[in-house]
Amino acid sequence: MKSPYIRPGYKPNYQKEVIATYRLESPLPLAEAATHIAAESSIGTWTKLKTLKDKTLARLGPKIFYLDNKKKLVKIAYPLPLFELGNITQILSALAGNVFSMKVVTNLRLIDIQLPKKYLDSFSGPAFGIEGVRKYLKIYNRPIIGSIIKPKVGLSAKEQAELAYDIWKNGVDLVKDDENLTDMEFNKFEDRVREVMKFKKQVEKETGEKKVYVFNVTGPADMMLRRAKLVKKHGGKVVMIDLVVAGLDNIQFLRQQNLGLILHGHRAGHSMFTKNPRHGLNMFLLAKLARLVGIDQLHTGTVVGKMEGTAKEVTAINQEMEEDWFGVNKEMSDWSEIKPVLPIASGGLHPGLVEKLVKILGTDLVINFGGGLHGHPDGSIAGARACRQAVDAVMKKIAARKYAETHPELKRALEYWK
Ligand code: CAP
Ligand code: MG
Repeated sequence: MKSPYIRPGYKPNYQKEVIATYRLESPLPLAEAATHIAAESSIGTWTKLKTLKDKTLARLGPKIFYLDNKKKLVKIAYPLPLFELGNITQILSALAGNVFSMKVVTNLRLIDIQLPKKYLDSFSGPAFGIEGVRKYLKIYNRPIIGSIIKPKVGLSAKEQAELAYDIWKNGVDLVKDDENLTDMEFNKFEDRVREVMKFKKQVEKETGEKKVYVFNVTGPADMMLRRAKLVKKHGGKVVMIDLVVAGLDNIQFLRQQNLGLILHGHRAGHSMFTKNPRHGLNMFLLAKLARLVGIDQLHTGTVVGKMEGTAKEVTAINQEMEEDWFGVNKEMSDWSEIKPVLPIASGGLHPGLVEKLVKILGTDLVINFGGGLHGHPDGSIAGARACRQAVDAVMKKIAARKYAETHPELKRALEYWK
């Protein structure tokens, strides 16, 4: 097959083209399979078209400029007019759409999308980002200590709020709903907001510290907006969206409302398409897109906890979230205004893992403890203290074991979770 798209040696224009990198497995020769991908994701289809004019091909034709047969890597440059500015769903329909379903593809992994500044500028990015979140909490030089209320669901609104108070009071900064807790018959969303906000005011007065509660507003857009407005009305500051199931467009929608709320991104479900390294889309790219549409803080992995994610993967994601610009490619001359995102380490963490975690991921993050706090043998108050002590020890550069000699809650936790 003569491919109109294969252009070895072509130098892409990073300001005028979108560059997609795929790893492609196919029974066909790589160039031929890549041609199918390039066509299906842009102006073509499975056969030659009488309707495709030369001038359209010249203006909108994608260019396969890089093929690595050994690594099965393909890079395609797509002219920017193929994409609607400010429409996250449209670019995904093109680059992460039909191409995954084609019979000529055995496996296909979308590794990265590099976006020109003009495209980036058509999105708002985070309203707060790292700086904004830290400024709100007035915590500048240590990890933010978070906790997910456990059990995930099952407590009443009042029990949830009382538990939040207990752990805020004992060293936790951020308390959050779990991903499957929304508006339940035994814990109504509105009741939870009212109860929690009462306790939040009280604990802030007592401790003189700023605290946040992350309300899970996940749901259809109208429901989500109603709930976010309710949180705002009651003086709340952070709302959580399960961004895979809700869709990135819903994050974008909520961000566009400019409610002055911090958006917390939970990624439940991402492994449906990120886990198999040979197929789907990786977490790195999902995180980039979440940043683009306006997430302020995002679950990115722990390396040492219960969820998937190697040190290499998670550090690459966190770096990408924290960097001052959003172009990945050094050849991009323009920097975008899109703010950096605060990474969240969560999943299977307990005080005994904090040292290791910080060694790998640093201190510019939220460290979330669910079971590793509420599962403390002496209960949640002791658990909160132990988590705080573990973070304090790291910040004071004292080994956790040593610090535990004078901190009984930490000692119990270290003995319990060996
Ligand atoms: C953690 C958690 C979070 C995961 C999500 C849970 O609880 O609440 O949802 O961290 O994973 O339900 O598992 P534990 P990730 O602390 O009890 O494990 O952050 O990797 O997206
Ligand atoms: Mg959870």
